[in-house]
Amino acid sequence: MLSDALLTKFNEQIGIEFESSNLYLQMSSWCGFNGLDGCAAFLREHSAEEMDHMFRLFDYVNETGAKALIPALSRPRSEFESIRDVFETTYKHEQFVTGKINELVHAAFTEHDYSAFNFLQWYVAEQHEEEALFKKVIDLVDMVGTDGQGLFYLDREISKVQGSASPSDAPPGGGA
Ligand code: OFO
Repeated sequence: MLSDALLTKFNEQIGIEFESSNLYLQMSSWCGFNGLDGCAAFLREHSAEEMDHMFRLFDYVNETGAKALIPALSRPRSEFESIRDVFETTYKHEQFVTGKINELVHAAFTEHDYSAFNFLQWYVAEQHEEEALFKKVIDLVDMVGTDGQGLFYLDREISKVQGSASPSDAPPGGGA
């Protein structure tokens, strides 16, 4: 059973995962609009991963006998200066999400809710992977460059970058 305070935080995190998914889907559209189909595919796949993150939380909340609530969502940013701006934004966004996950883990631990604490370890590992993934993509942007043919090669290389090595073998819902 989740306390009211933890339930509120879990529902907030459900909203954050939704917003992450929407942000990456919007970025995918920006990339497609600008002829960067490889980046568009990469971000679309990542958008789907964020929905998986949302569903894991949604299922966990419902399994505890509480009710998951979908909050109002803010409209994602839709204009970017460049492809580097897109990936810098993803990197900063993931750092923000890591902070929110850490707050949630801290609240679960403080309340001695070890079921929630255990369940959230998947997100701790996932955030580490995601920050590393987007840092790697920014490094790729800087290495290949975006001038002339660079942008063409960059788009091709990013389409080959695998999604984060998600700890996806962990069962959804009730934790490891
Ligand atoms: Fe990309 O972060 Fe979800 O959890």
